[in-house]
Amino acid sequence: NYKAVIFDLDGVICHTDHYHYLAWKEVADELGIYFDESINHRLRGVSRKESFDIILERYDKIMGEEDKEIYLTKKNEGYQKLLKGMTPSDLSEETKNTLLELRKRGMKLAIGSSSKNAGLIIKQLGLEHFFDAVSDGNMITHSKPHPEVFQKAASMVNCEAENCLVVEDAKAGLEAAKAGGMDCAAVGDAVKSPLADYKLSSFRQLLEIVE
Ligand code: B16
Ligand code: MG
Repeated sequence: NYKAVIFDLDGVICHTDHYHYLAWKEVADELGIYFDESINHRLRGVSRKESFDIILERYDKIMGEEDKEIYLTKKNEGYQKLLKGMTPSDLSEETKNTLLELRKRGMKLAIGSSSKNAGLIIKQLGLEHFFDAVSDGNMITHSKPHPEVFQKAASMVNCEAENCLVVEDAKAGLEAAKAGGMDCAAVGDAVKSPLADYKLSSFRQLLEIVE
């Protein structure tokens, strides 16, 4: 039985994937690289740097590390500008009520996100004092599909892996959960993955899993 639920952020608690898309699109356009929503989909759960390498697969030149840094910074500045427009109303009622009910049932609630902007996003949503632990892209040396971000979250809430349930929207995230010995519930497109222990068609279905 579960004692903690570890939530991915982008694609689970909020929908910042479109902001990632817009910010990457600006960089790609500047470089003359083709980029669309389906390529953006491959960036889910993947770190910023690895995301850029996926985008650069369609670049016909070789980009040096220094130039990469410049574009990574540009992308992040564009992304943060969009994040700053987010407000607590970007958190859906269903998500909010489900989190509150899980808390009532005695669950520890944590975030396990690849994003280095997790703190900012949580603050914009008005959740900065809500979670028992936030494990994010600033604290890890290996990003998903490596389990580190979830293992950190589990240890921050003092829970064994077998008592943790991870909620994810990305293949890399499901792989990370399983590699860490944790059960995982998939939302969105991730439900197609055979790695998912549970397939959620709505966020509130979590309440049927975690009794
Ligand atoms: P940042 P998650 C991930 O968040 C996003 O899904 C992924 O698209 C992004 O590249 C990654 O965070 C890094 O984000 O540039 O803000 O550090 O799904 O793990 O919450
Ligand atoms: Mg995600």
